[in-house]
Amino acid sequence: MTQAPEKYVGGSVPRKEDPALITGKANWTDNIKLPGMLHFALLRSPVAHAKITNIDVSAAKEQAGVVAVFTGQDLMDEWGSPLICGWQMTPDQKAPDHYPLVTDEVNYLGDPIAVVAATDRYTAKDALEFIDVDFEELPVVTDLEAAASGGPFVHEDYGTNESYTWNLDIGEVDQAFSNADVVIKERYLQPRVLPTPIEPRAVVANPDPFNGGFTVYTSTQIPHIAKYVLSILTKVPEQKMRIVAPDVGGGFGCKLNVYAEEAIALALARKLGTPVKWVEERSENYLATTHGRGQIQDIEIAASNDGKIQGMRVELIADMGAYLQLGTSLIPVLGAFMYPGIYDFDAYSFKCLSVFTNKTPTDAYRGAGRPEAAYAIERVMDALARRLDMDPAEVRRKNFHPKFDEPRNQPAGIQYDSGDYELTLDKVLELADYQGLREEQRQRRETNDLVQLGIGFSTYTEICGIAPSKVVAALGGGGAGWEMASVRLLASGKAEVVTGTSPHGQGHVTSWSQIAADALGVPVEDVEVIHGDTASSPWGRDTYGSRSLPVGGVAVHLAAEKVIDKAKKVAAHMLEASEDDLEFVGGKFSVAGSPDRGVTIQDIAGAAYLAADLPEGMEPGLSEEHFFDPPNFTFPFGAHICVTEVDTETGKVKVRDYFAVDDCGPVINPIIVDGQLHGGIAQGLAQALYEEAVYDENGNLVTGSMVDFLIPGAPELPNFTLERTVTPSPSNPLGVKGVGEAGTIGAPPAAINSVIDALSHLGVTHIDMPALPFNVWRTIQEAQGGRAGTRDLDVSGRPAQTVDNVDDKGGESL
Ligand code: MCN
Repeated sequence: MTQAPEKYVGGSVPRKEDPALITGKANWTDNIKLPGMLHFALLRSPVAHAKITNIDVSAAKEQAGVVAVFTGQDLMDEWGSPLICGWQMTPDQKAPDHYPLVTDEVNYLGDPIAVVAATDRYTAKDALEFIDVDFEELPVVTDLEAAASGGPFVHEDYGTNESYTWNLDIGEVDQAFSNADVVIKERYLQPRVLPTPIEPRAVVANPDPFNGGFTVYTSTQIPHIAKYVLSILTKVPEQKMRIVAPDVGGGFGCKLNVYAEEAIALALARKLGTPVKWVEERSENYLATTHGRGQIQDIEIAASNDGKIQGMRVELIADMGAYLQLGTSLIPVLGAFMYPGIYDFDAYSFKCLSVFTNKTPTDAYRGAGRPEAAYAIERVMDALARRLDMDPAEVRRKNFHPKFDEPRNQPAGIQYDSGDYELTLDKVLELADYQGLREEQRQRRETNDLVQLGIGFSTYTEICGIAPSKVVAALGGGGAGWEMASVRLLASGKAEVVTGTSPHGQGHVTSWSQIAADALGVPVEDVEVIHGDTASSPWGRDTYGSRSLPVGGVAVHLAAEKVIDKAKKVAAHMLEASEDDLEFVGGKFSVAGSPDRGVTIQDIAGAAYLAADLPEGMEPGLSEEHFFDPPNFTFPFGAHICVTEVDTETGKVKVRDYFAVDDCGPVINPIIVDGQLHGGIAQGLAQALYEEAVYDENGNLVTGSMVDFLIPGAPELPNFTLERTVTPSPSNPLGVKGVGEAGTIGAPPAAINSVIDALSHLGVTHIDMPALPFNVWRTIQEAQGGRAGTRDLDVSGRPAQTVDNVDDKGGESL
């Protein structure tokens, strides 16, 4: 008989996924080899904006090993629709037709023009050289303000670059500003970043000889959404389409999309009647996979002299790139609800102007809209503290919502689920030895140390658990937000969990096993989690927005509870007892008070399938499913402190320590949560200090390879010191909140606030991301009238050169 299991939830169960991943046994899309499989390569535009006046593919077709060459025009009959944007943010949102291959105009560097299918990928790629395209170049717009203020236009027919303008106005904002003692007005830039999963995108499309349909293996975060969207794009009926997400080597939001290449793979498999494969190269990944961020943020807060915020105005210009991909238009609006952070006030206005540019489309990148918002509010809180000569921790504390465990209104018109913000702040102050750090900083300043110490705060929250279907629809979303799980006990007493989430690094197999094992009373190793294949997991809304646990993991729990409800009926029948007298402990139903009179869950499972003696009218089997659509999002939060050492001679920033106290409700698996935070914080620090996708004025991606796009590695990062508090969410019965994006949201403002804090006594009040050495050095130089790198610095704390104050209430600016 199986041993009565311990409780798994809350324990650091080793990740079941890891042995395969670290011993080379994972099944990546590129590992798939099918008989007769062809490979395709895409000819991508070498210019950012041009009319195509002629394409000649005849020479390419002649190359040995080339099977077919198609232009956009050749494939037009394949499509049921242009590529789809799933979000209609305003009724008049402009979304240009965006076919998988262009037909007459290219709009960004890398826009696909033609496709070559050949016997191997090298032949396909080499043949691209033999395609002749004549371009008539058009003017290019890459700068956001230029795009917002007029031509040149990316899509000439619109006569504007505006895709949409979205507003939110809550409370008496103008009044709050006119009554304020202090107004702080700042402009922040969110450089574009490149998501850079270890595994670039890859797709294999395989015609199914038995039903005339197709199986598409694709490195995606969203097999279920892809099934629906690809059926519309390619006219393959949904029931004839099977999507498989094999092992996926990271996504970070950029695989939350349905891309041209996936549609092209299907179209070629259909036209050529044979399997086809495409695997993205790294430089292609940088050109053609969606980018993240890309915003100009104007933020203004009104406050009283004691540091209490009374109102906030935010105006964004958001870079859509050349087209709208699946979620492009949603991203800045997702942030709209998060600019107020964890601060309590009641007048807020937000306006977002979204514009087209001749650049790769933007879309979700870890945090998607929320890191941008958290950055702006956390930067401006520091600016307020400096202006009022207050401690940055105290100015935050003064504005926190008080502790709450039921939904509470916040300034942007939504309800936070639960929060205890002071607790995380108190803990992180203690963890970091805040007073000790300030003392060290004072000494370094006093001795005019060339390396100064910075202490940067971020007390963030985020909206995650993207779910309530009604809210998704009200926001203009074309899809729902529920999640589905089915849980079955097999005749042997082992369990299978089918989930609609689609993990690509987050450890769902382990976490869902823990949840199911606890509910079913079986050993964790007896649970198999099935995911990422629409044939075996037909329902799901997939993985993004740190939704998988608070929606999908909860669905697993609820489905497992249904199994236990049924098992109890079987147990009562087997024990000839009343259900009310049964208790379920350690995988065994026993009659209360008679522990020896019991039956194990394994025996019940056997009986349920044998079906020889079940309660009257009961269906055989022990398998249940649950669709969970929660009433609200979840709002994890945390307090982070980034400690930097900034070399005033060279501008080099070293992250010496990073302290984070996060609250994601009860934790299913502490090592997974720590891992998610490690990765997230690393990505946040990367954005703050190293990474930027730079375009020149002709629309060339200057940082088109890993040599130019700096991704920090272990040597650049400190050991993170993590702690947690636990504030359960009322949004779901497990009380859990998501954590997958928390680090990426908390880290960037903590890092930049830290760099500014290190240099504030030298008059530095602002620095843009990424705080690369030259950027930091130049900022010191500007603040110090050219004295950077010397010991002859003005340490009075006021800018030696005035840095453009922007309002008559003493606000500071760039
Ligand atoms: N977890 C937990 N207890 C909690 C919260 C979470 O044990 N209270 C665990 C969950 O059980 C799950 C993991 O943490 O195993 C993440 O859960 P969740 O926060 O629900 O996030 P998702 O699984 O939905 O992951 C999405 C999120 C996003 S949006 C991006 S982007 C991202 C991320 O996760 N991309 C990643 N983490 C990533 N990690 C890897 N390795 N690769 C990516 O591409």
